[in-house]
Amino acid sequence: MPESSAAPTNVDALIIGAGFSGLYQLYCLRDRLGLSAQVLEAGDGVGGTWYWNRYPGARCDSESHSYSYYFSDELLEEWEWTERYPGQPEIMRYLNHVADRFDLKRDIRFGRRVTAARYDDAANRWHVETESGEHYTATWLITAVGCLSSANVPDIPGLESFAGAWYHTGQWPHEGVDFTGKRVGQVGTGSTGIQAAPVIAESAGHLTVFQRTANYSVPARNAPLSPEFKRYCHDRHDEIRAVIKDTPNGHPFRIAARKVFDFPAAERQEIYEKAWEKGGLQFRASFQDLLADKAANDTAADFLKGKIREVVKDPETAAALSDIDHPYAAKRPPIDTGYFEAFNRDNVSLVDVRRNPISHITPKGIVTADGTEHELDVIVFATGFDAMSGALLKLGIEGRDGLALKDAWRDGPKTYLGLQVAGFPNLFTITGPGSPSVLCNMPVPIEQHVEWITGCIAHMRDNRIERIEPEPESVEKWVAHVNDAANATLLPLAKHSWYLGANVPGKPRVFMPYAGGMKRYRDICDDVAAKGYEGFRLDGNDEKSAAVGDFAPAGSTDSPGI
Ligand code: N01
Repeated sequence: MPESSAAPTNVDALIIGAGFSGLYQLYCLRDRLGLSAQVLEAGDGVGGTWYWNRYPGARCDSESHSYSYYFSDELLEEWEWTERYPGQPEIMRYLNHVADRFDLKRDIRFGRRVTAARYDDAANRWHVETESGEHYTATWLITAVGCLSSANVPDIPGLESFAGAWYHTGQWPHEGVDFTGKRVGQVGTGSTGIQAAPVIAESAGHLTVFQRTANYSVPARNAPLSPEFKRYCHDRHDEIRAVIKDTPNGHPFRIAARKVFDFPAAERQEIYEKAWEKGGLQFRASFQDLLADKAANDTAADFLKGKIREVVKDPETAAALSDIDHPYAAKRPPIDTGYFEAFNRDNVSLVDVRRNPISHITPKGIVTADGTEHELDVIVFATGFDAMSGALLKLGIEGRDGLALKDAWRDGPKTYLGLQVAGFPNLFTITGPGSPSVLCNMPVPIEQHVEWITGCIAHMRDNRIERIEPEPESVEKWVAHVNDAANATLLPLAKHSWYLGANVPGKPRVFMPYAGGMKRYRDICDDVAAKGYEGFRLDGNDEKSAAVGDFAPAGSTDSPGI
């Protein structure tokens, strides 16, 4: 790390990122523990993922009453969402409200992109440097950088020659993009592309969707919230909190305690029809064995493929859209507002780039392997993220003895509980690889991690413990457990999934999120803490943790995430 001339800013704790995680972590460390804490944020405002993802149609797939902090009753009482799913602008208003209400912005340094973070063993301090050359030091370094924040722009030959404009959905211009009358090409049909396409189609002259992997989608059925539902949320937030903390995915609904083949085909069909009419991610919760039993999953997959063929009028387009190569919900299942219907418009067409791959880009547009040049004015890359590990690796983190995180994770991310990495003392990774994170309604795992980290730091302070880091053996056992949990499900059957890192060329194929369920994970973390931080090495007094035991294998009724 280059030496900067100005004196460093010294604090107890540095937090990187001012999204859902960073805001709550700042509040906990500063206002609950009384530590000096600062947040370094690359953007010019709070919001994290939502600050950057301003693409057309950007909206949360979690229902608004669960996509909230639950740590403060006052906050729950005073905030009122307007729609079933919150749109990006409303989430930004919410996070700004939280930041202002708890007076957080005075300890957030905006426009500070972290470029290096080095651990000084002798002084037991983290030294952190920003792009602008500022220098900070801290005892604890906490990453709150989000799981889906490192944009994946595909390396397509000729992109630099394109004469039109191109954008990645995760780095969307704040002033918006005017598509009126333009020929737009959208690459990618994940959750983002499925949200964006129908909105872009409304104003574009023509929209060409380049689809590599066909995808399932269930209608979101977004709508304004009724006064009755708003009242229910206010009156019953204790009950809602209890549900989101108790379910495997942190959603405000329970997974139905029934199995697919306990019902005759006609009854199953009725159950799916009702779930389709209700809309949203709850479709996945129709049966408890949908992600554990391939034959059970096939029934849901067939139902959803049938819906695509029913909605999309052109048989060739319908066939390409429903030619799906993975079990339902083995990739993160999207929900949509008029996605398949958009293909019935005269100004929307589909190019199947699995059969006919993109070969290169010219000044005029995208050329596919068959030699067709699709002439375009704008290209929208809805091509996702270098998920979970990408944003962490960009921070330039070096632990003890100069060990670079990118070297420690050469074969894929390895953590204990998704919270800490061996060789990186006092570094905590909120919703890091190996934690349930993206398989859940995100505020739930975020609050759990922030509270666990806060409890751990309080324990260290109260017991004069200077350093905490996992024993290498605990990391090994946890990584094996994360793999076992994934292998107990159908999730690894989706070969092109970002859960596996398969969307980024050259990225090691490792199943990154913990699929054993949020409730089970919370219990494991609580148990580890109750046993004196079992599996961690605690230095600075005489305390040394016991070695971690084995984690019981995930049972088939522990329905994994969505
Ligand atoms: O990204 P994705 P996303 N050539 O990786 C394709 C969350 N999210 O931004 O599947 C051609 O899912 C790629 O094809 P393939 C949510 O967790 C949340 O859509 O790799 N195509 C795929 O179709 C979600 O899962 C909300 O074969 C290429 C698409 O691009 C996560 O973010 C809303 C390609 C990328 O899909 C990521 O979703 C939106 C190439 N070179 C998203 N490279 C909420 O509601 C990639 N693709 C909270």
